[in-house]
Amino acid sequence: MQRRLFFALPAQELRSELKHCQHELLTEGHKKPVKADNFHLTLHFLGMQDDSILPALYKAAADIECAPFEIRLDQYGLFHHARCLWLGPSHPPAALQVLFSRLSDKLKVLGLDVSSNYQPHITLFRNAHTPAQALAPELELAVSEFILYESCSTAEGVIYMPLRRWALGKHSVHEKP
Ligand code: 3AM
Repeated sequence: MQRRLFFALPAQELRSELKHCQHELLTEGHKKPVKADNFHLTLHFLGMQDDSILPALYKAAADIECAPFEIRLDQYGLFHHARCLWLGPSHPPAALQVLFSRLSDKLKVLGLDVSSNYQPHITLFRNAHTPAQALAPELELAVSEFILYESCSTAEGVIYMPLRRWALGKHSVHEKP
């Protein structure tokens, strides 16, 4: 079976703050807010992959060593091409780049295409055409784990299912929730 996969950092701990940002931006005419259940900060998008790759992905992720860290989210941005309006860090912490690069190295060994051009962001709106006018908040995202998600299309829209999560600073692996 083929699955659409991506590695990301969960952002549910900032759920109410991010919803507040969306509420403020709605007044600027942005119309398609991302569902709060889907808030995340992508590390690597893998696209459609066969199930058979999952054990290798689990092994690769479990081998990654990285201490927990924080990300200060303090700027809004717009990807014109993808039409997504996002909140992200103006100064991404070195630890985020380290986690991104270590995962990237492991994925390359598995023969996967990974992006080297990394702009960390949490998407707040889809189908966005104009930048945010409002001043961005300053939010701290505490990063203590990363997750392999499956992106599933449903009648209610896309949902992101965590397949497996890995705690930072430990080698513990938690099974599928
Ligand atoms: O929309 P965001 O960026 O918040 O990062 C993309 C998305 O989260 C990425 O995977 C996440 C879940 O869909 N993504 C989706 N399609 C992509 C593509 N074609 C993609 N990244 C690169 N290329």
